[in-house]
Amino acid sequence: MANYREAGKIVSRSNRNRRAIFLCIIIVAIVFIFRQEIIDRVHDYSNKQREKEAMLVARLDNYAKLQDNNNITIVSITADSTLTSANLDYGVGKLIDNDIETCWQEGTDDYGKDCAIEWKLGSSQAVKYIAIYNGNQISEEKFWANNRVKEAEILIGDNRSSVILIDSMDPQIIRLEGEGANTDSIKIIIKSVYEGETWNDTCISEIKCYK
Ligand SMILES: [Ca+2]
Ligand SMILES: [Ca+2]
Repeated sequence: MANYREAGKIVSRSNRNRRAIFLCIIIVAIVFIFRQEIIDRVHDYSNKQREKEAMLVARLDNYAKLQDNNNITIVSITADSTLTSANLDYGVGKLIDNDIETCWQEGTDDYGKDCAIEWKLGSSQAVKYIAIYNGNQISEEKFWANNRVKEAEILIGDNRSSVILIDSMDPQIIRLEGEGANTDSIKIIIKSVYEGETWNDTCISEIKCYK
């Protein structure tokens, strides 16, 4: 009896091996048949990532010119979460105080995933560009110590788009699609960050809007 059982085990093991080999052949065959589609999809994905980045830096060279006479006043701003500190003010007003060296910091336990910031323009305005001074820009040391926003969603009315910010202290200009948007409010939502070396607090120093 024992020998039969042993033989049964060997047979079932060899069946399993055959099934595994068959499965591998099927997977290799599927990858081979659909290889072009897989390559195209990978290209599509990287093109989309590049588009998000291109949308960001398109007008960086002209930023000084843009600042001169195209500024749109942000009249109020709110955030889902704000870090409270006994010593320093990281309030949302620091996003629009025209001081690069003051910043807003989110106050969630994580990096502020899905935390939204929304600002109002007082009346409907034709907005073409948004400038973001990413991270805590009081010093280079503090910039790297805290999180910086990486991917963000931008909501204008029902229109939702996403952008990947660069990990840099340079002002980052987001060019809105087409001729821009007529709107009285804009919302951005944090989707991912560049991790800080010391704190899990995501910071933005300044937000501006331009026509
Ligand atoms: Ca500021
Ligand atoms: Ca946090």
